[in-house]
Amino acid sequence: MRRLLIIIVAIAVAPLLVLAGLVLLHGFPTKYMDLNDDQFVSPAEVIRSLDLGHRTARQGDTTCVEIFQLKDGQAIKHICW
Ligand SMILES: [Ca+2]
Repeated sequence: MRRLLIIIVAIAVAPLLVLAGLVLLHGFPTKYMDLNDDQFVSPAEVIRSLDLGHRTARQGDTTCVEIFQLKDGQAIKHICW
């Protein structure tokens, strides 16, 4: 019975560990994952970040970070200071 419980827990936790590994390997900063600016990074935003990249962009005298989709390079958000 104990062995079965361990197997069930391992099956339940394995996808979360794989997802966490993918997110860590991808290296997209968590500070840019909050796409809707609600001050909370949802699990959906973490998953979506796997298809996102970031690059520095200038808008006039302002330095911004452009968040773009890896699949086509299209910008989806600008974060400026
Ligand atoms: Ca959010």
